[in-house]
Amino acid sequence: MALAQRSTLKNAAAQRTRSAAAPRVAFSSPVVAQLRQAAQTVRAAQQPAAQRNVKAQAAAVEATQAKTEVYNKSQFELYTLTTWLLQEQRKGKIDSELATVISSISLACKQIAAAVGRSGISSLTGVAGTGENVQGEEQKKLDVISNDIFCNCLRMSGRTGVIASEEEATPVAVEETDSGNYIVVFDPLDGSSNIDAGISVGSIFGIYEPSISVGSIFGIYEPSETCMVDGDLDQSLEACITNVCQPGKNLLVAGYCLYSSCHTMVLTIGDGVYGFTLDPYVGEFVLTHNRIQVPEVGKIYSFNEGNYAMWDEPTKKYMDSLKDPAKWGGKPYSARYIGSLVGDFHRTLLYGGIYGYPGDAKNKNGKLRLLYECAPMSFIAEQAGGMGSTGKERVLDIQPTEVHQRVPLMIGSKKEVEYYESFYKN
Ligand code: FBP
Repeated sequence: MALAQRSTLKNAAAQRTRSAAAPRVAFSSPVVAQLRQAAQTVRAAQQPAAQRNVKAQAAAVEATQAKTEVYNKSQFELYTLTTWLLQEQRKGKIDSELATVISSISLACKQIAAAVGRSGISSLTGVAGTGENVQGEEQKKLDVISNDIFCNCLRMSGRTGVIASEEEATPVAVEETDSGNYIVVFDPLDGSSNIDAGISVGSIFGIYEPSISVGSIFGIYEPSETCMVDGDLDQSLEACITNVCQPGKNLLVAGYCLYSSCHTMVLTIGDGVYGFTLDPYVGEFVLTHNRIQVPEVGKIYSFNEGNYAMWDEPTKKYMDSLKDPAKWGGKPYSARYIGSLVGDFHRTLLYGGIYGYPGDAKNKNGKLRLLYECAPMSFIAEQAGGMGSTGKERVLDIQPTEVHQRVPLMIGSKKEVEYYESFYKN
């Protein structure tokens, strides 16, 4: 009998003895699963807390993205912002005019992303030389450019009635529109103090329905740059201001665009929060984050602690408590502060935690503007399961009295904002 045959028979015999000896355990059996689970638990326990934390954050983002994969069936089937808007229209969630306004804003963000990306090359850094804006801040070149881009895109959409910008002293009434009178408030370039250093910046926007008919504005004046009227200036400007000064709870749409290592637009139309990343190859915002949910807790705080000495006692006590390891099982909160609201908020939305800009001895109401910074961001936070508070009240309930009014802002994970508020309740 050939050698090969003999050795196969030998192996078979040996195999039979082995399996006769060992209990037969199928690899998919519950026992193996338990063993695997036990091994994973042991390994997990050995992992330092930070590693577990990073894993948890990555898992949170992956979960959001996993939900998105269902949309992008094949690599050439791009689920873009336009596709998503069409779908939301089909569902009756928004009308075509509002979709047009959102598309015009996404066009503005693409242009600003390009300008920001080339700012160093096309000498778009530095101050504009146009002096200070209504906030008393020296305008940067890109502040002015971004503002022009936003105004042009909104005007061209033919769907906006009044627009209010951080860079404009008064609301701007857009030429008599053929239809759709949406009110758009925006900060064309947020965090501009970071722009020359190439650090993340962003644009923030909110869309309202007119609270009084825009027609009543137009009935009385020639369309022009600002609310110039041939009749009573105050009345028309007042009408503009009334239209933009609406409480955040009236918002129909809110969003921001982050200009950073990748450019991401995050948006809500009042039914969850979605993230779209700009694909530089096709120049389209592609859905990458489906129904973002901010984690309920997050041990990351984002405050400019340089103002600590000027904060009031409750805020100081709150900040001290975050840094007390004994209070948090030996590991205090981590500090992260980019100094641009859009960047700090975006991280907070995905990883959890809290971004805060409290009032202080110098600025009683803090630094951030209610209309085009705090309200849109609070609407997004609430739509993602988080909170937006002044520390004492819900930001979305505040009735604005001025276009550039400032309010303190605490925003992010529900439990973290509630914890801050608790220091004002004691
Ligand atoms: P603008 O750049 O639009 O004026 O926004 C204000 C802002 O830059 C926020 O983006 C940022 O969170 C905050 O001010 C930073 O303020 P500070 O330098 O006082 O920490």
